[in-house]
Amino acid sequence: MSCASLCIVVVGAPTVGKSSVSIQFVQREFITYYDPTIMEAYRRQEVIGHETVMLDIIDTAGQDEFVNMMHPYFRKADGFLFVFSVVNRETFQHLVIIRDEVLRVKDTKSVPAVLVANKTDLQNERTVPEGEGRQFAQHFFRDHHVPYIETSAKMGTNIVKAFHTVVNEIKEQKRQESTFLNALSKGRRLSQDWVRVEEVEIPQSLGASEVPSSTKMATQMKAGMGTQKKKKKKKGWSCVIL
Ligand SMILES: Nc1nc2c(ncn2[C@@H]2O[C@H](COP(=O)(O)OP(=O)(O)OP(=O)(O)O)[C@@H](O)[C@H]2O)c(=O)[nH]1
Ligand SMILES: [Mg+2]
Repeated sequence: MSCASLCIVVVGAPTVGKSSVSIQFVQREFITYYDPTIMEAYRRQEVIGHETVMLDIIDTAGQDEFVNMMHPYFRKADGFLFVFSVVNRETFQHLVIIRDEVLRVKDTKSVPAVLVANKTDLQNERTVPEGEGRQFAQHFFRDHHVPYIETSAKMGTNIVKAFHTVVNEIKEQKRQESTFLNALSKGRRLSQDWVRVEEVEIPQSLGASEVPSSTKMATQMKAGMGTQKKKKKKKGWSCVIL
């Protein structure tokens, strides 16, 4: 049985429950004491769909002074859990800063991700309503929504679902990228510099710098030269190159 390895990075403001979510997923237990994290790494093998996947889970520090230390993990990450606490509105607002930092470090417009609304067992103290969380998830990346999942690390609610969902997001992105690269490689070569590719979906996650530079056409696309029509679609870009 093949076993792919994926790296999932858990980010969010201090005390939102990143460690509790990670430990609940890996060890199926809830830690009540609070011990600020610098960085912890966990591994867990999961069967998701028909595939066995080894997950490397990086539990990051919430405190700002450690954010630069996290950059190598951001770069390595296949997917992210963006966690906030439903009882602390500031942690919800802070996600915008963390999101932008992740995108800047990875030099991309979107990443496979799930928005995790944690501590939902504390309903009486709730300050971020579900509707607002869902609304934010709809536009989490400029033109691209992310799944929104309400969790309680304390009760174990939806923790497995959050990790499985991000794995599915990663797989979906990989599928889109391989479709794009296949179409590129099958494109009809018109001259030394141009290939003809009909209606290729360019996954949003493929930033300009990630389009394979070995392909002349891709080089020209990057430079914005040549005859090409680029139109926005609901998901990613559709590109007709003639
Ligand atoms: N009631 C409740 N408490 C939670 C939940 N998740 C975490 N906590 C508590 O919130 C506190 C902070 O949890 P942590 O998991 O340490 O938070 P963190 O995001 O890892 O914090 P940093 O490592 O400092 O960034 C702890 O006391 C946890 O027990 C939850 O779902 N419900
Ligand atoms: Mg922690």
